[in-house]
Amino acid sequence: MSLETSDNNPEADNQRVSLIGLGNMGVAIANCLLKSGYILTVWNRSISKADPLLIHGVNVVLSAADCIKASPITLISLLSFNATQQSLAGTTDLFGKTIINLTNGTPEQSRKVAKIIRERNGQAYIHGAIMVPPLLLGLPSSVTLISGPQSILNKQAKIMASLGTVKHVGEDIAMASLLDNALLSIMGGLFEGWVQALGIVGKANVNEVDFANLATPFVKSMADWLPRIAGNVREKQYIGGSPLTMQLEALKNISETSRELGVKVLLGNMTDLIIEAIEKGKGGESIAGLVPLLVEPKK
Ligand code: FVH
Repeated sequence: MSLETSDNNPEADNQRVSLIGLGNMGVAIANCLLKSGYILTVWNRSISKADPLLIHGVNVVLSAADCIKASPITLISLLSFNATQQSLAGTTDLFGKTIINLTNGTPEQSRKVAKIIRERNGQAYIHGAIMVPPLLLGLPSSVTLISGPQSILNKQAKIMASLGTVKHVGEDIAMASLLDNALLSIMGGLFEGWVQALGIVGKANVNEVDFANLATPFVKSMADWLPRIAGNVREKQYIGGSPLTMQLEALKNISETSRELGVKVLLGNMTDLIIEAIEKGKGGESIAGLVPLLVEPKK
């Protein structure tokens, strides 16, 4: 059976999807596509990762270029921009192909991938950011942010729906990456705090799982504050709420508690920023007052 896209059977073509990358997320994507009935062609650098999919009738090819040739649409899920660049290096003509890149990267990297695709006559590129771990992919609660032309997304809406809920976040190809990194910075901060907290309670012989039951509602109530802080930033309303002078004392106490227990301290950058704010006379401001300090030019 030829894996080339056929010109005379558009209905069969609509069922063909290619996938580059079979890491944890790639395999989850493959399973969602198979569940939705698509005819799948895959390529992965380590070919053995395709073995568990063979039983489902998946076509396995030996290069990324062959993978893209096999279907009108290709999804990419690789470790990095570099891996994406290397995989696309062997492709020559992308005319008539739609590429949906779901690889995490920076906004500038999204633009570079768009350029690579344009240089190969590709006209249909959208970039996506999957916002859930592989195990949760395909559920209605699984959100993927997509940026790039809405018209291209509209044509691929059915395929994307097999991954869960899709949110179009703008025509600018880089917007999904920008929002992805902003959201992941929340995760980074949360996990930094969570690792610190587990270090503190673990060293004091508190059961970590019991502590999680205490922590979860606390984190949820903190999440309710996010729109309020965002509103204050938007309105440049920095006075009101807990002042930075108080928050500095609380942060110092977290550090001191850790030191008393012999636990490493992770929260240094935030402490330094609050000290900078207080030195600049912003001690009476709330947490919202820190945001302008991140973007102010250094004097
Ligand atoms: N897993 C997660 O929790 C997150 C959820 C949110 C979205 N991310 C992003 O998804 C992309 C893929 O992540 P992944 O979980 O599949 O990652 P790995 O399991 O580490 O698989 C990496 C794949 O990339 C291939 N690869 C790496 N380097 C190269 C290269 N130079 N050339 C070609 N392919 C490369 C690797 O191939 P192999 O090691 O099996 O041969 C895997 O297919 C990612 O952007 C996340 O940020 C996941």
